[in-house]
Amino acid sequence: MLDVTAIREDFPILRRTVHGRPLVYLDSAATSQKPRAVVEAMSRFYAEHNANVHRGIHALAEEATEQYEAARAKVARFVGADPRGVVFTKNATEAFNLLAYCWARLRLREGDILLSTQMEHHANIVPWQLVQPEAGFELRWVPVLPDGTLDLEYFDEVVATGRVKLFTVTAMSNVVGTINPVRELAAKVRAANAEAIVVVDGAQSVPHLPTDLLDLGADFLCFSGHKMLGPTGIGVLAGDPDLLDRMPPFLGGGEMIANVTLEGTTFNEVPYKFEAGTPVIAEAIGLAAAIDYLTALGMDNVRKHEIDLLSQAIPALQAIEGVTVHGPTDPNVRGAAVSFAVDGLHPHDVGTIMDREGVAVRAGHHCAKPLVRVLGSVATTRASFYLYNTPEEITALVNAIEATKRFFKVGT
Ligand code: C6P
Repeated sequence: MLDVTAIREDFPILRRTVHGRPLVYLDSAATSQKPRAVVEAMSRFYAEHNANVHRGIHALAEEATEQYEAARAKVARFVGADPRGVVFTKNATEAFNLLAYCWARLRLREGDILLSTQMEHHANIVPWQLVQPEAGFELRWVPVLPDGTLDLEYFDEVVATGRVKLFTVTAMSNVVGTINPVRELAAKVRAANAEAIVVVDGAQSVPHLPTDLLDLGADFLCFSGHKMLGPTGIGVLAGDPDLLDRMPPFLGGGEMIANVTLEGTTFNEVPYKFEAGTPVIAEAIGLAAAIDYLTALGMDNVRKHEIDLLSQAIPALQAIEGVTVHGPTDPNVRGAAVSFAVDGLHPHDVGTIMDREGVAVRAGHHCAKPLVRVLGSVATTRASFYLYNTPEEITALVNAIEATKRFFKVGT
């Protein structure tokens, strides 16, 4: 069990008011709030240790390098990866782009299939589309069924062709919350084609579920620090160091080289080959502090807390006349991002009035337009919970929706 009262003390921003009301922050799927420990770790780095990494021989440079590499080791442990296979990027989006340019563009050819799903965030759609014309592979999308789960019959059919060379899927939807059976899907893809690689979008799952790369059966996992209590500006590509080793670099510059002459360049070993220029040093240290915080709470406890919140929130939302909850309704098979529709109201209007009630939710397509289209809409209102949210805040959510309906005189 989480001691949420004590946890909230660690997040100064949660004491804020907005529009004269206590802030009810239900937008953690967009970005989470940061505990004091993360802010202080970054501030301490700048105040006491700041230097560039892997370059200097002075004491501060050594301290900075040590902390940066310790952060990499911590991230690796958190997701069950080899530290040599942990590349720090700007965000999850950059991690996908790296794989698109350095793997899909070069390794997939005409006749190969890159299989993804309609449930993906644009970060796991657009990079593949960008390289597809050059590589000539076929892009296929597993449809999403009305209950917010993947059409596994379609998946099986495509996989049975033996032509799937790269399969990529989100472990948890940022719109409908669905937790996908990644391990089973990955095993099927590999059984049908031993050369296939599996790429998992962990942007929503890593912050909320215990994660183990091997257990997922993934070659690569992409996620962002800012959704898991860490700072913005840092993402992670975690995966098999041998596969990374077989890829050419993504960006060129300092740090990523072994030797440079004007005639040509040889490259550093992984993961440094993929970290051109001065890396995200303070951000990595902040992310490590976030991981310490999550680890101290226990990811199983984080998940249990969210299941409790969902067990209250989903029936409470469904009980509001005119409200439809999208995606699975069983808290055990879904994460804490809950999209809903209010009959007769545009999600932006809902979000705006809820904000005036102090309740921060996201309204829009959540950068997952194909999925929102499947839901028969152009936008949804989304409430997303995390370890600092309380049952009282679910009640505030429900009250804010009721207030919104009254404001627009809908269903009254
Ligand atoms: N989704 C949301 O409000 P970046 O922007 O690179 O940190 O993360 C991209 C990303 C990738 N995959 C999934 C499943 C995501 O949810 C996100 C980010 C935010 O839903 C911002 S659009």
